[in-house]
Amino acid sequence: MVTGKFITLEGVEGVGKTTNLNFIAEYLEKAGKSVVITREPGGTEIAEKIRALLLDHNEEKLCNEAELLLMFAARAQHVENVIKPALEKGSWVLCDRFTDATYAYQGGGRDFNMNDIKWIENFVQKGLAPDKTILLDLSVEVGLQRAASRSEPDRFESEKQAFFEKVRGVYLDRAKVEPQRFHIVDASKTVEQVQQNIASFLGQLLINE
Ligand code: Z5A
Repeated sequence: MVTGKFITLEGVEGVGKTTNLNFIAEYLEKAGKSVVITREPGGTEIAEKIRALLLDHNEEKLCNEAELLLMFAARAQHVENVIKPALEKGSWVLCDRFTDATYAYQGGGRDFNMNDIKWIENFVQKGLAPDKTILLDLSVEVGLQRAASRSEPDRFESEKQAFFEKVRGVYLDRAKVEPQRFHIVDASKTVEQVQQNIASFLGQLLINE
């Protein structure tokens, strides 16, 4: 039986997911929750190996179909070995990206049919879905500028601006369709303002628990 809560953090490149992840975990821990921080693709030994296949620049081109299936292969390991057991123990799972990213990047960015993604989602997750999703929203231009100030671009970060515009569009569409699950945060604000917004959202979530 699932007793914990499953919270995901989403957004395009450079929106500040990593910056806010520990803040969220600390906020929930102070409220007495046991928190498991994890990420996708990745989160288990095998899923992290798949992550390297997905993000590294390989000499052999990774085809889009393989990319989609590898995302879900990593997710299957992650759901089975980390997310479900943690939720069953009553922990709150805080995950940096989950299946909304597949709809946004593979559905939006790579133009896969959303119904095909839905079919694989059902096959792998068997109904498991985030309770809440914090969507950090920012113009693609600013996000890419922020991200460029970090390390060498990986395989996804090397995509063009138009790719990320489609990704952002899908995220916003999904948030419109499921307003009860999504909380959109204006990530163009300062880190302090972003975290104030997230704190008041989490405060409300804890009150309504
Ligand atoms: N992917 C996919 O295609 N399909 C899927 O199903 C899944 C993933 C699950 C890896 O994800 C890639 O996998 C990802 C999508 C794909 N590729 N892309 N693009 P990832 O989450 O590991 O990679 P990422 O998007 O590059 O995330 P990141 O490295 O964690 O970046 P971030 O969290 O968005 O940003 P950050 O590192 O916290 O912040 C970026 C910079 O901005 C940094 O210098 C901060 O100090 C600064 N920052 C942060 N917030 C602010 C504010 N408020 N003001 C000013 N500056 C700020």
